[in-house]
Amino acid sequence: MNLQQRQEIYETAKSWIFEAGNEIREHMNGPLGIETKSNPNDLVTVLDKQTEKFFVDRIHESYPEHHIIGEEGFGDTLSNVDGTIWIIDPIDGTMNFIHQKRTFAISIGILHNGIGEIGFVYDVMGDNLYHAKRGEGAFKNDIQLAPLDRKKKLEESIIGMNHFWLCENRVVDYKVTQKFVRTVRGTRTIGSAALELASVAEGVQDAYLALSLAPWDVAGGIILNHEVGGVAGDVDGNAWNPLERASAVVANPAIHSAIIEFLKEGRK
Ligand code: 2AM
Ligand code: CA
Repeated sequence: MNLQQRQEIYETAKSWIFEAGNEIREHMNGPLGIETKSNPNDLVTVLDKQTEKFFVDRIHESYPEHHIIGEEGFGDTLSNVDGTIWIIDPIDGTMNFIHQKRTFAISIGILHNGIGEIGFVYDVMGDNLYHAKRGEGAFKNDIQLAPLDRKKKLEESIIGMNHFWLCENRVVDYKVTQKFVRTVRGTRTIGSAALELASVAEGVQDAYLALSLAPWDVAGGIILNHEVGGVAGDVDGNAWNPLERASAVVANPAIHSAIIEFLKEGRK
């Protein structure tokens, strides 16, 4: 992918995101056709499915040689990261979408041969687009995001994490995560992994921790973070793998290894 091709894909993807956002806002007060997936709290609506299909149809039309990984199953099953891959979550934060009608996002990461080239996180109700191209910085709308503060200390950090970290879980002993919560300055739960990662890139929170996420939850947000120095991987410090579900630690570079070290004590 040369710079001209990348710019063209970026502009096209951006226009599709705004179009999809308009559709979601227009239809979100109609019947949502809510269904459950892996468990009673794992929700999907017709708008999740229609929005993913909208992107998949357009990508097939415009870029038939590109591959797609999408949450709702309209994409491909991939065994390697060769070529150009769009990783799409049509609505990230579906529970927020259904119950709160806000704080959800369209998340898209575009990789070429395994390298994140273009990242988008679109806060649909706030009408804020976070976007990045590799090597060209990350932006919130027209404002470039500043590099993350390299002097940040864990004790002065705000951490995004959900409350399952404080219950019995398969990743880290909850007594250690309780100690972690008391060590940091504060914790927050937004309820959309994509918006959590955009908040890390923006520097309004200093890390986001998740027990288990799929590639589409994080692809767009990880590419944003890369442009401001944010570090992304799993709870053991392994680099992000775009083909696998895993735990996630995405953080300001000054505190990333301190978080991994802290949680190691309780790692299962
Ligand atoms: P979703 O809304 O696209 O499903 C909520 O804490 C965050 O975790 C959201 O980004 C949500 O994405 C994601 N999430 C919820 N259930 C999940 C699951 N079973 N697997 C992976 N991610 C999930
Ligand atoms: Ca989703």
